[in-house]
Order: sequence, then structure tokens, then C-alpha cells
Amino acid sequence: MKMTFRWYGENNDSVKLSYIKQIPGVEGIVWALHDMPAGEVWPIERIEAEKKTIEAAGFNIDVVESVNVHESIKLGRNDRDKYIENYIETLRRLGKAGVKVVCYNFMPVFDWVRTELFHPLEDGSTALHYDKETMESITPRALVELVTKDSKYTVAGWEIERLKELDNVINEYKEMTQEDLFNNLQYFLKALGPVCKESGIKMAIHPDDPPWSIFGLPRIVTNKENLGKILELVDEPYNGLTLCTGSLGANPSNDMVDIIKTYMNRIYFTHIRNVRIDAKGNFTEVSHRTQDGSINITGVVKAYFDAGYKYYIRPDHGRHIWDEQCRPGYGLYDRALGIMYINGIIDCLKKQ
Ligand code: CS2
Ligand code: MN
Repeated sequence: MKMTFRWYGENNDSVKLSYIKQIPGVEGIVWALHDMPAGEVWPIERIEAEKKTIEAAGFNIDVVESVNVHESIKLGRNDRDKYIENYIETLRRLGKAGVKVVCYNFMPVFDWVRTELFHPLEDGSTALHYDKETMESITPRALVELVTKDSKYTVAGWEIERLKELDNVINEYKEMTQEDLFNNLQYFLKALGPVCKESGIKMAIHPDDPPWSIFGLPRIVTNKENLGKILELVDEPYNGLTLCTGSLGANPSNDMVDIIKTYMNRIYFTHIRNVRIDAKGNFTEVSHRTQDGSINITGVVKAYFDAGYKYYIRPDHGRHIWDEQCRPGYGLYDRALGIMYINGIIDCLKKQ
């Protein structure tokens, strides 16, 4: 497996590429043009500039996270084809630049959802947290204010442009069933077939985070059965998964090791994150170490190791430790610790 690290770009990240270089074993930077609105074609010059910066620092640019999907595509609006055309053009350009895997998500309106970004842990660090009762009583707009107010960095998935029409868009989803969303995903994926085959790009859908419906919006990337269904929508290698252990694993009935073993050959990108789930189903993001949370991280890494997994892996969100000032969940320190934990597990398995 190839270790990677998510980075938000020059002047948009508290972490320097030269720091990432000092984490043993990192081969690639997971990147995106974070200011590009969903639905627009990514400019070639900007793709090239990003490639140059990342490669000059000694990393590959194989994985992009994310090319965001325009709401019209998810909703199946009449104007979706024009946004799909734009998406295809972006993929063509990324393929030319050498990108191999594109991560995306198909969550209506919201990306990941939390009720607190700096929830205190017993050890004095803070981390992202989800409280079920708060979610039941809060309005979508109040949630947006809550999530964006405490961060001086843009929060990925909560881009202003995507939230402008919040109330209207939520209304549009009122009549929509999960089946409709599956159909719209299939329509989208089918259209990407030719460009993916021509450029060798693999699409890797990210699970819904958390993996259940919020604000009555349909969500489908939530469990083993649905992942299987998604792969069957277009049963071809270019249609694959991003396996995020902390997203899917926030539902204790999702057995991560079993899911990974089942879909191994279609998982092109892996996010390793641990969460601690309490008796009420609230959860907090914790250190990557297995015993610190509810997810069997050791078992997950072993499943990949045993299968000779050759694709990309990265530590997902980390805690905020050692007073680091960073984008919520995306500091240097705890993600670097996460990598060393994963490296340690792999080395033990190798030596055995
Ligand atoms: C999140 C998401 O779990 C994660 O990695 O930080 O924002 C994720 O990048 C998107 O859902 C992928 O499209
Ligand atoms: Mn993830």
C-alpha cells in the first residue's frame, strides 16, 4: 500500500510540504483545487502548477480528493448533463496530468457533519465530535454557523458556495427517495465510463459521514449492502470505493474488517480514522490507536496487508494536540502519529 497525506495547498494549509516529507514513508500528496466551485472545469494551468509544487517536494500526485459533484447531478435536475460534461473534462485533464484515483462523495447538500469541532478529550487535546441530541434539535442553518464559526480555515465540504442555497436545496430533496439517489449516481457513473477508461482514472466514492440520514436527507453510502449495490450500478473496475473507517465505522453494525475483505479489489483509496462511540451512539474522533476507540484499526491494516493491497492509504482526521493551530481535523501532529502507528503495524506483520 502507498502512504499518502492530505494537503490543502500553498497558503491554504498550516502544514508545510517540507514537514510532511519528514514523516517516514509518505509517497503521495492527496490534493485538490479547493477553491473550485462544484460543477466547474478545473483550469489546466492550475492543475499543472499544483503538480509542479507537489512533485518538487518529492511526492506523487496520484490521488485527488475531491472533485465535488454538483447538486444538480445528485438531484437529477434537467441541467445535470452540462455539469457532468464539465466533470468529464476535469477528469480528462487530471488523467493527462497523471492522476490515478479521484475521490468524491454523493451526499446531498452536506459533506461530513459534526456538532463540535473542538470537543475536549481527557488528555487535554480536542477533536471533532457528533452529538445525536444536538443534531435532532438544530436547524441546518444553525449547524452551518456552528461548524464554520470556529475555524479560520475553510472547512472542506462546507464551502460557502455550496451552502448559499441551503434551504432551497434541502426542499428539493424532500420528495427524493434513496432509490432516486442510486439512479442518479448510476446515471453519473455511466457517463464517466469513456473518460475513465481512456485516462485510466479510477473513481472512488467516499462513504457518507456519518453513515445515516440527517435532516431527513437521503443517504446511500452507508453500509455493506449499499456499497455492494453501488459497485453493481456500473460493474466495471473504474467504479470503486474510498474506504473510510471512521465514517462507516461510526455505525457499530458496520464491521470494517468484513467490509474491507468483501470489497478489497474495488477499494482504491483508504482513510484510516478511529472514533469512540458511546452508549447513546454519539461519537468522538480519537487517536488512530485501536484501543483508544471503537474501530479495530489493527485488524483493518492487517486485512489490507494480507491481501497485498497496492492502492493508496492515508490517515484521516486527527485530534488537535500540542496546541497546534490548524484546519479542524487536519493538523500535522496527530496525523503524523497515525502514520507511524500504521507503519508500526505493517512492519510487525512483515517481520512475522
Ligand atoms: C472528510 C471529507 O472523511 C473525510 O476525509 O474530511 O471531507 C471527505 O474528504 C469527502 O467527503 C470526500 O469527498
Ligand atoms: Mn474520510
